Amino acid sequence: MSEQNKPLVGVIMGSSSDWDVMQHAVSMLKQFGVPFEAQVISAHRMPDEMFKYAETARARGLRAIIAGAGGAAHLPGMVAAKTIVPVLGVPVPSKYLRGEDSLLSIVQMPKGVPVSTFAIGEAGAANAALTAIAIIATTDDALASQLDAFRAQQTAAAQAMTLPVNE
Ligand code: RP5
Repeated sequence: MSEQNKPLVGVIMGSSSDWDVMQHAVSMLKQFGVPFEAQVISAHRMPDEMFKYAETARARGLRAIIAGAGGAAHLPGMVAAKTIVPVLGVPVPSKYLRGEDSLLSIVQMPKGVPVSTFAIGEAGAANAALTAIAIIATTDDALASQLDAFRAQQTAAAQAMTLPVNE
C-alpha cells in the first residue's frame, strides 16, 4: 500500500449487523476521499484482536478510530483504553432498547479515558466520520476547504427551503 493510500481512519464495528448504520460513516469518508479501513471487531467475541488493533493503530498511521457497537457496547471504550488515537463512538440501535443502552454504554466513560460519543444511528455514524475528517483537516488545508464547501452546501440548501404556507 502506498503512503498516500494508507488508511487514516479505522472504522470498526461489533458485528456485520452494525453495517446498516456504520455504512454511513464509510460513505462520508469516501465522499471526502479520506483513506480508511473497515472491519468487524467484536469486543466480547474477539478481545485479543480488539487489543491488537488498538495497540497498533497509532503506529499504523490512524488519526481517528470510529467504533460502532450496540447493546452493552464495550468496543469503543475498550479500544480507547489501549490507544491514544481519538476514538469516536457510534451507538448502534439495539433490538430491545432502541440503542439507548448502546448510547449510555458508550457515553458514560469514567474520567481519564475519553470516547467522543455521537447520536444513535445513521446521523451519529455520519457525524463521527465528519469529525474524523475535521481532525485530519487540522493539518490538511485541502481537506479543510472540502469541509468548508460541504458546510456551505448545507447552508445554501437550508436557505432554499420553502414552506407551503408561503407558496
Ligand atoms: C454487539 O452486539 C454488536 O455491536 C451488535 O450491535 C450487537 C448484536 O450483534 P449480533 O448478534 O447481530 O452479531 O456486539
